[in-house]
Amino acid sequence: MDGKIGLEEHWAIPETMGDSEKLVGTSDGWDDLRRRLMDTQDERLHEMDEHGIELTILSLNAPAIQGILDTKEAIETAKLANDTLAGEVAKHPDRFRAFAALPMQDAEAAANELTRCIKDLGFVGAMVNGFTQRDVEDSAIYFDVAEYRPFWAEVAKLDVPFYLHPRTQIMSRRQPYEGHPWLVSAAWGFGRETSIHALRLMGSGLFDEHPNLKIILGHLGERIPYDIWRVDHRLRRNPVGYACKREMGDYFRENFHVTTAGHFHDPTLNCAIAEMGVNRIMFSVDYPFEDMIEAAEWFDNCGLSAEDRAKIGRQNAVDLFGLDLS
Ligand code: GRE
Ligand code: ZN
Repeated sequence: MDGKIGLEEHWAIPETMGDSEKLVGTSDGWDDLRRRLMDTQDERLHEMDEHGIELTILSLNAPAIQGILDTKEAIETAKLANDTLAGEVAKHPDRFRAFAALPMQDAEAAANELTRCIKDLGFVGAMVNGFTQRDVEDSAIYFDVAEYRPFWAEVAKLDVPFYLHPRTQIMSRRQPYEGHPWLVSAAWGFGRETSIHALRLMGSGLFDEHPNLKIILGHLGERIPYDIWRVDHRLRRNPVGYACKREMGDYFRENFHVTTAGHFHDPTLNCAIAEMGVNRIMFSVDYPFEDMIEAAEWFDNCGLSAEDRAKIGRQNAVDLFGLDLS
């Protein structure tokens, strides 16, 4: 399919590059990955052309800003990344859009930076890499807590999507993974950490206060589509311990969108469609951690009708971000 849009597509600046090296390890592939993360204009565009991807919404690598302990440094690095990204997008405005990186260490600074990125730089939303650390290594602040309510009010006012991207659990809180390093990262831990964060947002009542908030999850919903029926099934029996007014599935179906980033498998895609509807699913690769060829070949040939493929591959993103691609 030509004209696809991808929206979990990462790049990096030298200041944040080391985070990806830590995440993927220094195996044979690192030199390739580093080159692809740094590049926006050459190899990336060539691959997009090869695999029918017209437009990519670029986002900073992980955890990047969310892993910086010093708030001032986080604010400055986010600004540097966003300004640099704006320059890259401007070189090919027909092929790129941008997500803002945000210094969530300071809710007010994050809201201000998002506003600047949307209003002054023409960005289309934010991508944040899970909980933020602050001040001390052993910290993990989730965005359902009270200090972020003014931030969410600004996101709601700007009416732009917020992509909640995974990060790994911090070292001092990895007790459940002990002795099993393979569980920590993208294979399992990414989904575990991100699904809990998303469920916290639902249970906190955030979406009662701001019903127009739009949260995007990658990896076909970080396993939530598969389990959301059971969440509500159990909570109907024992409806205690949360602050929201409606069922979790209501928020999931009304406030969330998911992408195929890094998850190229028909049964999981069909589960997400069955739980959320075809209009809430969008194609993505998760470049350069995943290969465009694998994502595109799967998507172009998977068992979707032509109409649904056009929606997931392109139109749903055009609608969600209000993209003008003329
Ligand atoms: C990602 O950002 O999605 C990612 C990493 C590292 C490994 C795999 C992966 O940052 O999907
Ligand atoms: Zn990713």
